[in-house]
Amino acid sequence: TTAQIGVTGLAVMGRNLARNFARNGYTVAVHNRTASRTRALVEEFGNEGDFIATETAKEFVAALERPRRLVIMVKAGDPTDAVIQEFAPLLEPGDMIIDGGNAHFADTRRRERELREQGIHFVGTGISGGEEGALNGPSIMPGGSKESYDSLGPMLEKISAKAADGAPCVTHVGPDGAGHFVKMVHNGIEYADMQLIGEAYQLLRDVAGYAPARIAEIFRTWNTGRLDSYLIEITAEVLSHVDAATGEPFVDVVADQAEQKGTGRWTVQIALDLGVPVSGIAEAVFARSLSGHVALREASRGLAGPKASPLGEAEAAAFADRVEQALYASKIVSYTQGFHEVAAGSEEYGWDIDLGAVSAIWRGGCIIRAAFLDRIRAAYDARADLPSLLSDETFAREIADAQDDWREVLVAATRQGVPTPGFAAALAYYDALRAERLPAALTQGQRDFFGAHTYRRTDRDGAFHTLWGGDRSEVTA
Ligand code: NBP
Repeated sequence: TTAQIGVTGLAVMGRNLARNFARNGYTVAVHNRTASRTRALVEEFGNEGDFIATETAKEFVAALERPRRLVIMVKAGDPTDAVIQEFAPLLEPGDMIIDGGNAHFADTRRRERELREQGIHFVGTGISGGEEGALNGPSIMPGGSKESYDSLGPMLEKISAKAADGAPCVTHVGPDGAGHFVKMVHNGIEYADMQLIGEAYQLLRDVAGYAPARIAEIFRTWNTGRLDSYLIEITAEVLSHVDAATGEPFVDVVADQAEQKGTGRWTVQIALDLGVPVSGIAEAVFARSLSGHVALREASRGLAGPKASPLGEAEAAAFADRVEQALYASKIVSYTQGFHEVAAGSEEYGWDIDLGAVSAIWRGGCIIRAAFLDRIRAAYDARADLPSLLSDETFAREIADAQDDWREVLVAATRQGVPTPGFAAALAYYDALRAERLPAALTQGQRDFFGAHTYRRTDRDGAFHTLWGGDRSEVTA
């Protein structure tokens, strides 16, 4: 027998993905650098479906039907290149290498180009949902050629998560690195979502004066409304968890230094290169970074802050409702920024990404899955060339309804000294976009003053320069 698909790299992700294929009726060839992992997989889960355990690269490739579909699930970076170099010489034109790791899209573009010369389809594929998703249905973001998707699509659709309406959470995102790019932005949005939730929690704790268990209840309630999402759901779980060793709320015994693996940082780095303002995502990345500066935080603990003035019971309840508004409005802004980055990447690299389809495949399986994504899809379905999510009537109206509360929450946060960089960045972005005039005009004046960088005028075409050091007359540049 031959396998319809092969998976090499059998750590948590690869093992679960292989099992997912097998459980869906595919014969799966499995391989890992260290063969004991391959044997362990087949011993433990061999009863779930048809696996072909292989030890050498040659055996692995020989076990695959043609054109071959070979999934790589190894550590991103050099290990991925090493594995490609090991397998590519054994493959033939028309074969497909699917990289399901968290590769940087620029690496994916390079690998795709190199392998294309050999006639091999390289399919950089974003996979979200962690180990649970890999086993039971992830959100899958494949890039690569259209031809490869014709062959792979049906299999990916089978193993993917399904949205509430039954649609598989996978689509051909676009050529070469498009899939990994979209996965990167997904993770950036995930960082922003988590930061905003963290700020909402801190406000409910420090301004409303609520204990974690009570805040968990509030998140549970929110999860039945428009904020309904996986991250809100697990937030309630984490907040209601009590540490067995101390009897304290779990959230109070965990060290408050957030770690990161780098995809959020990439989202911001690439946004800077593309000139896309993803301020909410950037604040989320910086907030994690700040939390890790233990010595700096220690040295700053004595700095002056405002006097604490917790709210009374009735005020606190009203404040909690406001926080929901602020969280929702800020979330709309993060997604606006994230989708702007996807649109900019698509434009820069000629990917022609369907933004509505991207929001649709994030509805299930992935970490940011949420009812909200249906709304985003509806917005892009109604108008594919939407300049921004904020230009969608429904979102604009919702923010209009939320804005008073949003501002009040930031007033309270500022007054009480609770850091809310995510909420604040989102509101600043919103206010900047709707502003009639921005101080950018003054910036241009300063630039022209010190560097003769020239400026454009509101009333006439052309580039101008003022002779600042002379008689201050204006000349055409
Ligand atoms: P790891 O990222 O921990 O990678 C371990 C695997 O890489 C093992 O199979 C290991 O083989 C193999 N490997 C390494 Br390391 N260097 C190799 C080399 N030079 N040649 C061949 N194989 C090599 O595994 P993971 O957590 O399952 O993640 C796999 C990929 O999926 C990563 O790119 C990750 O970023 C991505 N991802 C992870 C998640 C998640 O929730 N964990 C979610 C989405 C995507 P060995 O057994 O012989 O050491």
